[in-house]
Amino acid sequence: MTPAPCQNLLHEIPEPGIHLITVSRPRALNALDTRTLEELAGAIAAVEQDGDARALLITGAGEKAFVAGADIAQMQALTPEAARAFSLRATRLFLRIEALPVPVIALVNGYALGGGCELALACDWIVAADNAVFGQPEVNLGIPPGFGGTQRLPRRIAPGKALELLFTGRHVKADEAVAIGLANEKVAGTELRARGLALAQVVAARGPLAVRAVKQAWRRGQGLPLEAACEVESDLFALAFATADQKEGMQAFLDKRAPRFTAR
Ligand code: DAK
Repeated sequence: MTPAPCQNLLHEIPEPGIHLITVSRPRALNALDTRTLEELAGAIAAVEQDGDARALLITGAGEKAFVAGADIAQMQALTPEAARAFSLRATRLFLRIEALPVPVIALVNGYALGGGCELALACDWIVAADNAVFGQPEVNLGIPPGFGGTQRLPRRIAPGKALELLFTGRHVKADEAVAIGLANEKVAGTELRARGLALAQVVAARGPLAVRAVKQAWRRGQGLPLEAACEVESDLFALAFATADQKEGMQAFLDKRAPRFTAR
């Protein structure tokens, strides 16, 4: 597939099965306005429809920002009704990102504030460049987070730490982000894209149906009692034994060779 051209977004497939979306609105530090959200929704739809997708990387253009938040200039004049519509639009989009069947990795270069931090939190894991700065500074603007921050941050890191960050709006640099479990790792900014591609390649080389099953098990099990969640896992485990990939993966192990998965 060939991604559609966009004004505020670059959607590439740098390697088979690996999607890379770059939010690119340099004059506003990649802040999310309505148009950018629409373009992001279009790119996510393309990933949803790509049965050969193996992983998605999301990053920001330039060195200064991943995404500096929702567009404050655009938000300023919103009525309560329009604010709710704006918030719901992004919230639904972020839920779709979270629900993508393949692993989604945020490559955070520079500022990931407000809606930018929330976009990263909608991804399965976060790789931080050494200049990454996370935060939910909405309280400085007189509003609470509106793109899922009050829900996802306390589910990703310790709730007390999340609430501290949500109440104070303070910035969190890369080292602290790793220390509190917000980011998985810190890499040099110059290495960020290469590191993201390397991680995506690792995931892409694993059994594609198994990787999707891991994500499905995690998502479907969330909120269920442990016993019911483990049953979800057992069902997906059982389904794997109806696939050619399971046969190939186990045969390859016994033959002491690399598996050749076919996603069947
Ligand atoms: N929106 C619009 N423009 C932004 C922006 C943003 N979020 N962030 C930066 N810019 C623009 C600046 O206005 C400036 O534009 P010019 O003056 O050059 O025209 C340009 O990008 C460069 O920014 P700075 O000059 O400020 O650069 P600095 O290096 O000095 O500072 C900074 C970088 C990232 C620390 C600073 O720009 C900053 O604090 N930006 C705002 C960060 C922020 O507060 N982000 C959270 C946004 S609020 C809801 C829906 C959604 C949300 C909440 C509720 N409902 C509808 C319920 C979500 C809210 C947010 O995300």
